Order: sequence, then structure tokens, then C-alpha cells
Amino acid sequence: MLSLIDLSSQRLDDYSSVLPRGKFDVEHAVETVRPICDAVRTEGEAALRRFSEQFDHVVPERLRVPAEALAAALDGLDPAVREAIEISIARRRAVCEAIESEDAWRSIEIVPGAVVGNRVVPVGRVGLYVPGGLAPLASSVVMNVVPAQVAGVPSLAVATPPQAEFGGLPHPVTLAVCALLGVDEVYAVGGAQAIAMFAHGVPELCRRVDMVTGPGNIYVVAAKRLLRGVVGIDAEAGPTEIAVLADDSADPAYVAADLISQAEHDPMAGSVLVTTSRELADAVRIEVARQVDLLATAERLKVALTGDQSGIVLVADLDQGLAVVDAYAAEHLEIQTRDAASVAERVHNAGAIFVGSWSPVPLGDYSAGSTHVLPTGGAARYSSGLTVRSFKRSIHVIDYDAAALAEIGPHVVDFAHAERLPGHARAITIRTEEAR
Ligand code: HSO
Ligand code: ZN
Repeated sequence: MLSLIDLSSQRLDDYSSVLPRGKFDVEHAVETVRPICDAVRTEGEAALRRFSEQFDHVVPERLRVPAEALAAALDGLDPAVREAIEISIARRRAVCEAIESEDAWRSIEIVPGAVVGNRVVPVGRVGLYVPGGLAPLASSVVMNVVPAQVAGVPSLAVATPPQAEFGGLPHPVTLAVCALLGVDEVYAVGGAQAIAMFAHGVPELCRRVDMVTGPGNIYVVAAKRLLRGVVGIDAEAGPTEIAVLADDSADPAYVAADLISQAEHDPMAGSVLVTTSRELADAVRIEVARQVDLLATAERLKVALTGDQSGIVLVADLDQGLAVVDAYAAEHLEIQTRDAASVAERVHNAGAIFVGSWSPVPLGDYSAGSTHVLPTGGAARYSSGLTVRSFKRSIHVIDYDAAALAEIGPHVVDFAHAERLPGHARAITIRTEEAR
């Protein structure tokens, strides 16, 4: 497990092409989901029921989860799990309120009478997708709903697959988290058809939304790609990834446990260790082999950890290590080096950075207060995780008076003529010059 790539004697301008990374062929999946999304648009609920039968092997009695089922899920929740969820919600909310919220209104008077303002408003209605496949990611309800609520989104709905095991209802812990957060619009609908339901709306069932967020499998991602434009989307989240940048001070047992933790999500998950120490590389390999067999998820762990998307990259020094992790742009990046905080400051590309030995990725998955909906597949080079900001838009408000328009007018006119757009110029001169 974990093949070795030795880059210690190679300096490259861009390491991205030599690093382990899985293929995630969304384009191919788009063709698979196109008829599904079309059918939901034209046939509505009948199509949702048909696809539920086909893909989830169960058809819920009611596609919208009844209020009693939400209440029953909350009642049935194990008290220790309930406490864990409440703490997760409280920490995520605290971070949202303290550092992710922006001023609602800012404006500047550029010259007297010329005001430009920036009004920040929440998206009106959001559909949040919560996966249910290999593991029911109840924590993803927290990560989607809390920032949307703090942003002030007035209407939000959750969709999550029905489970045959629970008589066509979604997983009870997922439902319980919805109930704890006060979300009462929950659909037992999964996969691409859920995204199509949100994007187009389904008569008498679900009103269309303005934006869809949340992680999902390749078909969910493909549906988001297909319907982007019909609806806003947050990001295309692929299989999860972890990169660990470590020197010889790192504890191999911790590094191994953290690499394993994310590999557990998906046979296509990527776990990459970037290290300056050959001894650490060898010790981590031994630890991974030992620890994998301790877990009930060993089978899919082995697939993920032997796949092309996982491996150990040996580098000459931390400078090269930083260049490598920047090229990789991991969804999750752990820094397990001496003086980890200052090494972390030098990172440019990562979805989230976990600093030092006491901040493992699973802490962030559940309870750190940070988001776990993060850009994958290198998208951290240009995008961010799901935060309060994701649910807001800014609207520029332009308010010039007559004198301010007269002052800038000739420049607008000159610019418009340079673009050969005389109608643009005239909309100025009709106001600022005598001749109409
Ligand atoms: N590591 C996943 C999130 C998750 N882990 C949910 C456990 N539950 C993607 O960031
Ligand atoms: Zn996780």
C-alpha cells in the first residue's frame, strides 16, 4: 500500500502532473444523468419514484419526509450522539457568526454626489444535498445548514437518499440532525434526481430552489454540472482527499491514522504523504498496514490506499514539500512538522489546513467549528469551502446625482465611442448636454 514517488532529486516548475491523483470523469457521468434530469423535469414525481426504485431499491411512501418521522428520529437519538451533534452545531455556528459573516451594507462616496454601495443579501432558497451512500453523512447536514441559516437564507430544503433498511425513510441520524436544526422540508430523494428536483422544481412536491449545495457521488456532481445555470451550485466535490506534509518529527502512527481516516470514505479517496524523511515514509507504510486491519472498513481502505490516487512523495526539503502540496492543492492538508504554524502560513493552495499533531482531519469533519464541505481534485487553487459567504450575493447599488454625472460624463462618452457604442454615449449626453 502507498507507492513511493521520489522527487528528492528532481526540481520541477509544476509538480501537478507527477503527483498521485485519481481520475474523476464527470463528463462521462453527465451523459448518464442527462435522461434522468430530463425525466424529472418533464414527468415530475412519477420519475422520482421510478428512479428511487431503480437506484435506491425502495420507493418512499411519501417523498417529502413527514413531520412525525423527523420528530421520531430525534426522539430515538442516542443521548451521547445527540450531545455530539449539538456541540458540532454550536461550534460551527460560533465560527460562522464570528468570522464568516460580512457587513450587510457598505458604500463609498467616490466624489461628492457619486455613491456606490455594496448590498450583501442571502440567496432566497437553497437545496442542500446530503449523501447517504457508503456512510450516511449526518454531519454534512450541519455543514450545509448552519452557514445557510447564519447567512439568513429564508427558505431551505434538504434532500437525502431513502434507505430500504428504514422503510424508505432516510437514515434516522440524518433526520434527527435536520430536526435539531429546525429544518422541516426534507425529501427522501437521492442522486442526480434530487438535484434535478431542486433545479426544476416538482409540481405539488418541491418548489424550485435558487442554489444547490453539498457533496455527493459522481452522479450528483454530474447533475450539478449539467444543471449549473438553471440553478446556482457551490462546487463540484469529488472523492475526498488528504495530504500530509511531514518531517522527521512527525509521529508515524498519527500520520498513518489520518491518511487512513479519509481513505475510509471511498475506494477512490486519495491519501498522500509528502515528506522530507525516508525513515518516516517507511514507518508510515508499516503503520498503515498494521492499522488498516484493525478497522471494519479495511476492504475499501485497501482499494483506496493501493490506488493511483494515493502514495508517498519523498522531497528533498520543506521548500520542495511546500511546492508539491501547493501543486496538489489538497482538500485537506495536515502540517505535521516542527514549527507547524509557520510552515502552514507558507501554504497557498488547500481547502483547509490542519496545523500540528493535535488537529487531525476528522476533528474538522465533525466538531472543530470549520467546514468539511471543501474543494477537491485541485479545485482549492481557485475556490473555497462552503461558508456563510457561499450563501450570499452582493448587489452593487449606484446612486449618482446630476452634478456627479455631469463631471464624469465626458469620460464615459469617450470610452463608449472608443467601443463604437454610440447609444451608450447618448444615454449620458441626453442628460448632460442641451441637445436632446
Ligand atoms: N471528510 C469528509 C466529511 C465527513 N467525514 C463527513 C465524516 N463525515 C469530507 O470532507
Ligand atoms: Zn471524513
